[in-house]
Amino acid sequence: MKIKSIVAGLGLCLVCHSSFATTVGFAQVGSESGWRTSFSESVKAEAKKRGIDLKFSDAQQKQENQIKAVRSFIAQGVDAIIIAPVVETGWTPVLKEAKRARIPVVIVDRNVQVQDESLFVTRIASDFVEEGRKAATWLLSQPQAQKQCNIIELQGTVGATAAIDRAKGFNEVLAKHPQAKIVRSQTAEFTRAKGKEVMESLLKAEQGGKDICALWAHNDEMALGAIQAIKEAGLKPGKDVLVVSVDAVPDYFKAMADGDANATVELNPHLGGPAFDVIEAYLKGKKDTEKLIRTTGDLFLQDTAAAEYEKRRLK
Ligand code: GZL
Repeated sequence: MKIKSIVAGLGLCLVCHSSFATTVGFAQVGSESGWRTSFSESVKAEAKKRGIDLKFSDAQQKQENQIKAVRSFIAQGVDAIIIAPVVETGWTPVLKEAKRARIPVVIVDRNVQVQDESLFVTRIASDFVEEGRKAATWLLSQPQAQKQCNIIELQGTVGATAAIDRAKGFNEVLAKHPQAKIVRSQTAEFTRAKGKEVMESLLKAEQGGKDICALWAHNDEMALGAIQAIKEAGLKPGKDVLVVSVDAVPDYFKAMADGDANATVELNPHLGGPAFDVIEAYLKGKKDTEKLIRTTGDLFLQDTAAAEYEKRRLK
């Protein structure tokens, strides 16, 4: 806390820890996917390991709740704020309030659209465009995608960087393969339930899906829901309809091991460590952190899925 750190800094604090505890507010999107839950748990564990007092807020995927949480962190006088923005726009006012309060802000995962980059210290995130490219490159290398390949796309949350950029990367590669095209595309908000519901309606709109070559889902959660819909339509996911996605959550590895899905691009959920490194350095005086710190992820296929599932399901 601000007062505590000044008192501690003067060596007058009698009740603080030997080195004063940093208090960090974390405005998380929600718990809409297995990946998001792993991300939250990883940040909480890292804070505990470092003796950081973490104030955690789950916004249930609503930006107004995130903005309320950030204002509350400012009012509490936290030492730093981490924001995982649900959508890109609408952040400038509250980021200006944090700057006026001299509270550093670190953006993690999705991005914020602001004119003034001094409103945040850095952004730590994967390259979502590259994730889309990797997904499309794998799909279009498959034998059954060499002839006409009609694709259904389940998009993530409207306005979220992950949805915007994954679509951008996938379409960039698709443009080089005229035999393949996205015939239906709709948001399923990154959730499993919506993934099933939307896929059911899109398959119906496509005469039951008999001419559908593949499903491209912006995250595993939606793909897992869609796999149920593909089965209920009497088709074999992973065979009649190839399934490619992003996140690499344990349940998706199980689906690949069962032959119901084909590929996923890993998204690193361990963003807490890098975020706390930036914050601790900033509070010690480092003011020139690069504006973008990238995390990376590999493509995973059925051949390693069973082993990967065993490794990850117990975590
Ligand atoms: C992308 C992240 C996405 C995940 C989804 O980095 O924002 O949000 O891919 C989550 O699982 O809902």
